[in-house]
Amino acid sequence: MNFEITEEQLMIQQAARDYAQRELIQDVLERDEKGIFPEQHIKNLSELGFMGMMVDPEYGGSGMDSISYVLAMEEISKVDAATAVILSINNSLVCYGLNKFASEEQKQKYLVPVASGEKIGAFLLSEPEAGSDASHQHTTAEDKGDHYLINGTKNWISNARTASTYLVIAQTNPEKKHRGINAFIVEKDSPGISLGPHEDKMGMRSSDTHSVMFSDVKVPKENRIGEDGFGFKFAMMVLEAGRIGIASQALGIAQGAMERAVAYAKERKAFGKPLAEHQSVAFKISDMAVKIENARNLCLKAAWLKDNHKPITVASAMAKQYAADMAMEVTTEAVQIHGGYGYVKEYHVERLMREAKLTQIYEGTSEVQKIVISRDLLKD
Ligand code: COS
Repeated sequence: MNFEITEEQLMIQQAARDYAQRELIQDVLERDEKGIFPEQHIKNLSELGFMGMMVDPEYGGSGMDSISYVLAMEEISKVDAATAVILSINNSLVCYGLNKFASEEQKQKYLVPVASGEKIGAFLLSEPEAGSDASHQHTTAEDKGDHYLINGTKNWISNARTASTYLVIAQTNPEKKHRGINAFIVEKDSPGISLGPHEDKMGMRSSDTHSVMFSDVKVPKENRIGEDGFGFKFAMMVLEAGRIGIASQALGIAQGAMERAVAYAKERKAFGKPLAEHQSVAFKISDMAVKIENARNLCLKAAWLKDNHKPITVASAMAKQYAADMAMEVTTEAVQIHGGYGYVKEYHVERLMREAKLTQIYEGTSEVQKIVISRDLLKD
């Protein structure tokens, strides 16, 4: 077993770290407070190749592996997980879905601009009544011969306003249940698409999240991904890859919180000595480090499996569930170590705690990951 990171992977990690520590940190508090989308940062990160990391250069991507993706996501999320989420949706849902399952024509038309960062993508699965229960899609895609007509509402859509390319999951044949679901590439400026208000979220506040309404939206037949009825499997396979991105994000949030807690514990004195010299604090930091390392190993293992074309369903669910729950625990302890200072924005750890919470919820809650893991263990 080789745990060594290659030179190339280290360079990618360093590039992400440099950008995050020099640039993202500058305005992260303001963007979080006001919910400002990091437009210029996304342009800069595109130029660094971070919007289509795992896509071949012939389709506009950077041709990196999933290990590099985990390393980069950790570095960016340490500083600004809201920017990381924009990258994560684009990379591991939209680019991955198109790269793996779209036709050559679809790739040329839609993958190239999204992987190069010229355009942004969004993944539209969740609905008011179908989030974790993904097969109960109420959004319909009626087959009209040469096109489909999409009607319905999607909820909690990250990148909804800024994306140009939507991947939309909708039901074509309700009697066939999940086998009647399709996935479509939909241009966001198609007539009949409208957005709900910007969601005023607890954390990840600078990523743009909206509901998206479809009213008789005409989508050409050639924009369906795969065979008729492939949409549910498509969504499941895309989500399981996506979970590596969210797991790495949770990992970065926790690592960022621990680094801040360590710095604070060395500097702040109580009862005549630095907090770090109090065993109650030192043990908390030790516990954080062990949990973070476990999460990192789960993330890298899932990425390695993906890079080696092995099944990732369970590994990515384990990484996502463990890393998200761990991030919530670690950030809560980081706030605790900071005491009252942890509860104010200036020290960042309350923001990291708010961000951690979302990693337990989106792209499948921690409970959904447990369903995925336990079903695999309990199946006949
Ligand atoms: N890869 C490929 N195919 C998969 C799959 C996967 N990871 N998971 C399920 N499928 C297939 C099954 O093989 C089955 O195919 P057949 O009909 O050919 O046998 C089909 O999909 C239905 O599978 P299943 O009956 O297990 O589906 P369920 O609806 O019971 O799935 C869970 C339950 C909870 C696992 C699923 O709905 C899920 O992952 N939900 C979470 C979705 C999510 O993350 N939502 C958040 C959205 S944020 S973008």
